[in-house]
Amino acid sequence: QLNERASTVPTVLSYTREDWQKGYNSLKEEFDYWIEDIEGEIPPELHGTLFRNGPGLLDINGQMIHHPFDGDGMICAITFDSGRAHFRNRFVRSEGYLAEQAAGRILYRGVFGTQKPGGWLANAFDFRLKNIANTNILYWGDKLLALWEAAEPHRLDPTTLETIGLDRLDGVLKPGDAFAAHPWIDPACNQDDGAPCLVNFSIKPGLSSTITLFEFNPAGKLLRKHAHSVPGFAFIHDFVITPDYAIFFQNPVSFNPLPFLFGKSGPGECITFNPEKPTRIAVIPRAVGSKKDKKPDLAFETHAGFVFHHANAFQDSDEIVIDSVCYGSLPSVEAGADFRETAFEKLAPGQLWRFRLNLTTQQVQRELLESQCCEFPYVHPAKAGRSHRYIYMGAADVAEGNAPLQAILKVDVESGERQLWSAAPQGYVSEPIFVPRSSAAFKDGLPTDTLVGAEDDGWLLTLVYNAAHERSEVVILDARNLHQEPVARLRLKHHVPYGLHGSFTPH
Ligand code: 3ON
Ligand code: FE
Repeated sequence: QLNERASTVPTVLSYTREDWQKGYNSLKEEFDYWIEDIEGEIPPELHGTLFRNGPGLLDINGQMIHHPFDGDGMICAITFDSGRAHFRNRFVRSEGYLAEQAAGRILYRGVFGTQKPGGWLANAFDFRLKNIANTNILYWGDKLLALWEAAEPHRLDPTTLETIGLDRLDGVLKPGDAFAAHPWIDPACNQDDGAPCLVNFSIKPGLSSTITLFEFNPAGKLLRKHAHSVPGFAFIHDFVITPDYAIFFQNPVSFNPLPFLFGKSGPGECITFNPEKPTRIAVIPRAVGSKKDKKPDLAFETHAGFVFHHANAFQDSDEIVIDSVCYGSLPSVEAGADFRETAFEKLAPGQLWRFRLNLTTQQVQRELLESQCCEFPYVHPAKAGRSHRYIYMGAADVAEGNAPLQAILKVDVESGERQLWSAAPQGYVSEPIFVPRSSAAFKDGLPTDTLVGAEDDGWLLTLVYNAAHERSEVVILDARNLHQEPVARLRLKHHVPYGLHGSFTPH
């Protein structure tokens, strides 16, 4: 199957396009079963549910959607209980999902270029957003919430995954308000006497854009909310926190809405990357102080680049350190192109960079930590906003160039040591979620800021699409040593399309 050769990368490919494409077939069925086909042993101490979200439908009754990010959100819940594991998947019954399934055809335009049939005339001036709830899933304040950054969360039943409906967070959001898909749990908030809190944002793009920061207590009650303006159009998918700040990378992009207005493309396709302009970094104090002791927002500039995902941030004396997956340019969505034909070799790979923002000199220094193509960085939950030693990511199998994620990469940012576990040639990984081994790492179901054991003492949970069997498996790796065989492989009865993000809720 190693039959293709990229012109720019002097290696034999570790995958075939045909294999990779099959991971983007829709999964239309909904399942509910105990997983029986298990290789290895599920650690009996692993107790809790791995929730995952991602596009489950890549077509609506045979009509292809234009980009995976436009696919209807489907939740998977894998519950680990005393060495056994249960699988369940269910679509979020969003208004758009229900309407399109009833109609048997595409009724909404998608942000990333999906159009209603009938050409541009049928699409022009239709600005309705279909809230597809497909990006992340989180249990907080006794609610299971499916997130999509351009609209409100959907609340689901944590046991059955049935959709309860749109959730405006007890009145914090107004109808149509956005709520990002990248919340952080601060394990010990210094404004709340060390209690954990949830930090998230929303973005309202425009000629100048508004970033609103939200912080919630463990019961889901709003603690703090404040809005900040940044100059120009902003498309911000993820952010990072430290105990004192929330930090946003405003990548240098511009937005020309005309093709969207006139029915030719989705708003996400109207964004162009400006390599000659700098990336602007907004550093916003999290505290709401009185006017006189309130710290001002800070702004930094660095080289052009495009960051979707950050690994983490922390303060190091007078510097803020941020580790992020950065692309040399925005991987643009082309109208008319089929995402299944992605020419990986032609796109810039995501690479792990460290940015140091000097609060005294206002200078930014950056350093490449890891050049291998990577995405979906993750750190120990106790380390959110605190200095971390290990970063776990999905990665390409090969050291150079851009390729599908087939491996899990662990980077030790202190020693520079790295470990790679690869599922190539026929396995395709997803975001690795780190779960600490000791149940003492959690209190009342939430992470604490104290490490119990070493920072890598725990498991990495990842869903792997196995193209040889056209099925997916839940792979459990021992995070201390990725060179070992997986602790367990839980073979599912079906495939799960490549997903986006998830979280682990201990029981
Ligand atoms: O004008 C605005 C433009 C815009 C793009 C209006 C807007 C707020 C509606 C908007 C919407 C943005 C949305 C809905 C973004 C959604 C993003 C999403 C669903 C996923 C992003 C994923 C990012 C990455 C890097 C995924 C990587 C995947 C792989 C490596 C392969 O599995
Ligand atoms: Fe994301």
